[in-house]
Amino acid sequence: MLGLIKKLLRPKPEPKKKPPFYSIVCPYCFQKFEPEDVVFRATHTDDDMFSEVVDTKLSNWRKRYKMDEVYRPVVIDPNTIPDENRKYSENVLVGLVDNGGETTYLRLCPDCHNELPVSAGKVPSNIISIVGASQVGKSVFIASLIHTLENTTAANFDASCLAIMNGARFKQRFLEPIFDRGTMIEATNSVEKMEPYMFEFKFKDESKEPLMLVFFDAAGEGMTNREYLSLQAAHIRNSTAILFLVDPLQIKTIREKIRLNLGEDKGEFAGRYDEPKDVISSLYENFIAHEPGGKTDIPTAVVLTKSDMLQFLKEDNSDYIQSNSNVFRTIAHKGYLDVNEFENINGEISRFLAKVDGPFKNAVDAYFSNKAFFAVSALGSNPDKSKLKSVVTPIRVDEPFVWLLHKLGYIDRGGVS
Ligand SMILES: Nc1nc2c(ncn2[C@@H]2O[C@H](COP(=O)(O)OP(=O)(O)OP(=O)(O)O)[C@@H](O)[C@H]2O)c(=O)[nH]1
Ligand SMILES: [Mg+2]
Ligand SMILES: [Zn+2]
Repeated sequence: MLGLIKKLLRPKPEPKKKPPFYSIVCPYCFQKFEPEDVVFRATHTDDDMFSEVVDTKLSNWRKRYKMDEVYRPVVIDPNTIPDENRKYSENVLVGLVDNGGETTYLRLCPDCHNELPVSAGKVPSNIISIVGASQVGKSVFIASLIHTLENTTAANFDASCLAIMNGARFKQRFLEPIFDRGTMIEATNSVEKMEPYMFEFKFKDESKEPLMLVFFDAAGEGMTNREYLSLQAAHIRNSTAILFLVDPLQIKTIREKIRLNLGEDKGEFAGRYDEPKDVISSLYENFIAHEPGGKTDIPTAVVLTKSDMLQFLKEDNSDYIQSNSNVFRTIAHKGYLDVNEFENINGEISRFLAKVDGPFKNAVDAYFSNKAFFAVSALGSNPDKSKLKSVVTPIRVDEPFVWLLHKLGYIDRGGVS
């Protein structure tokens, strides 16, 4: 009753006023700039002025990922083009007619010369960084999350979720192996080019802004490597939200217990691993220490992965996980963040982590000021020799995302709290 009164009295948040355009964060090099600062790629190479040349900025960016120097059509600075030849859409410079009379809509980042997605500048760029030690389940989680966003979450929020860049590659690399063939994804390589995967999450209600989501699949083997992380630090610092993944099998105190309870049917069980706290130490060195107050206020969902494995810890009256735990229950948030469900899982996982890995929980509390705790199973069961024994049945995978949407002001909260 009191909850209901509180809810009625709670002031409705003011609807956000739409600015004329948005700053762009480059999804490749993570520099932040204004839509007016972009440059363009010529669409033709038919005379001296438009011949193919070495693109130094793009080549420098590629060098970070050990890729070759490249030749490309010339880059055009819009400042060299008369006003009447510049093309705008929704207050954003999107194209130009070059001095050879050809039109180009190939907008590039001024710093790395990679091509920007069409909606950049028109909708907010929301870079979601996914961090976590090697083999915690980052790649599988991204695959399962996108699959769920496209197939259920979008409908639950009267929206659509569409790949806007590298969509075909995403499907081939992430969705098909797991959802069509029931196999796992190879460990992500730290020298491989980081391909951002971009999606537009668009509400049918036109007064609500769409979100451009950029997901990064970093290599876990680099998470505790200084050189790799200093490269990633910029993207983490410029991200709108962080998904910090933690694998229960990498927590010392419960790892052995789960392994024993698994019995004969061991399935996958990673040998080498980094403890969750090691990842915070490297994040601290490379990014958090430079934030005001030595803390970050970027909304961070701390997500316990592979929650299906927690069944091997559950016992009635267990100190760890009870058989009626929220962790095993699939739930869907529809239209708003269900506060009851959210508070239950947040409380349970927060207490669980404090019990099984106090030092990690303390570090999270000390360095992340805007956070909540979740548990997901991207697959629903433990694969055996990299093969799934049954169909994928994700558990609560979109919940951290729904919470982030709420934190970023896109959706309301509801239910009695
Ligand atoms: N039981 C269970 N195992 C999972 C789940 N998700 C992933 N795994 C296991 O964890 C392994 C690693 O998953 P990945 O997604 O490749 O891990 P990653 O964090 O991307 O690893 P790196 O690329 O090396 O950093 C998979 O091969 C699966 O065996 C899950 O939901 N449940
Ligand atoms: Mg990976
Ligand atoms: Zn860039």
